[in-house]
Amino acid sequence: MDAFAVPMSVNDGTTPPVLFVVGTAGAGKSSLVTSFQRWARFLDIDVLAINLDPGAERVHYDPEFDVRDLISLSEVMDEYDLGPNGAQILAADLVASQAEDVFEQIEGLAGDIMIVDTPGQVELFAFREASSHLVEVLGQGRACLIFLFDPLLSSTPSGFVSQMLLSSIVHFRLGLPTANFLSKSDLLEPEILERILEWGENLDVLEAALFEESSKQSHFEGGGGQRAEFAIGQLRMMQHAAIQPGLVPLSSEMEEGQADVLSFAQNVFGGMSDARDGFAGDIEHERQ
Ligand SMILES: Nc1nc2c(ncn2[C@@H]2O[C@H](COP(=O)(O)OP(=O)(O)OP(=O)(O)O)[C@@H](O)[C@H]2O)c(=O)[nH]1
Ligand SMILES: [Mg+2]
Repeated sequence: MDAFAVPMSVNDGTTPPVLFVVGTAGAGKSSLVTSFQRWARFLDIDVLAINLDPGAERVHYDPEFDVRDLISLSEVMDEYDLGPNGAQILAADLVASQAEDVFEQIEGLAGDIMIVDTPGQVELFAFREASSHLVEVLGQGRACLIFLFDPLLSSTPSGFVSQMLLSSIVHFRLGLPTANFLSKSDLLEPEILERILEWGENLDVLEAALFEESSKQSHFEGGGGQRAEFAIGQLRMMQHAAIQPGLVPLSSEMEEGQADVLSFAQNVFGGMSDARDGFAGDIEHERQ
């Protein structure tokens, strides 16, 4: 347990480093916040959980701040005569416009790391005009993104590539260090999991799979080859610019990958330098 005595050396008494958890609807964001907080508690790491999703029905973690205390989706619907989708969009803007108030409430909270649950649809967090401001105010220059890949969408080459591109767009949009995690990996058969992880590591293998898939899609002109070429071209450029950071399996259900989430944060913000290698293994050892 010694290795965890000073979990985040960057904690200098101001706001701790912030992990924003993002991903498509239902990707497992709220579950990661819950499992990360539970896992960290076991290691004596103080994780401050923040809920920024006004549409969350219920959360299973202990939030230090819950945006639902500030904004109620049903009240937004009533007040502005909006349906659920319009209300989500307006609520996201309202949250962002109150970034300073939110920060005031979390400023000075003592903890090692902060993890933020974001709204269901990633675009509500990443693509609203005001959200960069929110990230800036809450992140205080010490923030990063945990991007969750949906496991079923990741099972096909085109679905996988789409999420790679989406992750890189969110990374580009918010300008924060980003790590990709394959969420709910316990739901995938071992050989499928292995194949997806290989796509994350080896663009040539992914390219071959994408071309094979495309060649079967006769409804695309030219069998979809052009489309595959375009996507691979994008990924190669990303790789070239070193903004395709690979993919790490994660399961909130089986409590796997949480150590990698922490390692990523420590790599970005300082703390234990050797981070990933053998780190999860150490923890497994500690748990025996
Ligand atoms: N098997 C399995 N199921 C999971 C895991 N993580 C989440 N789930 C399930 O996936 C569903 C969605 O999980 P959430 O954590 O609510 O996902 P979310 O991204 O917060 O969803 P929204 O906020 O509604 O977009 C729930 O039924 C979870 O129980 C996991 O690691 N393994
Ligand atoms: Mg959620």
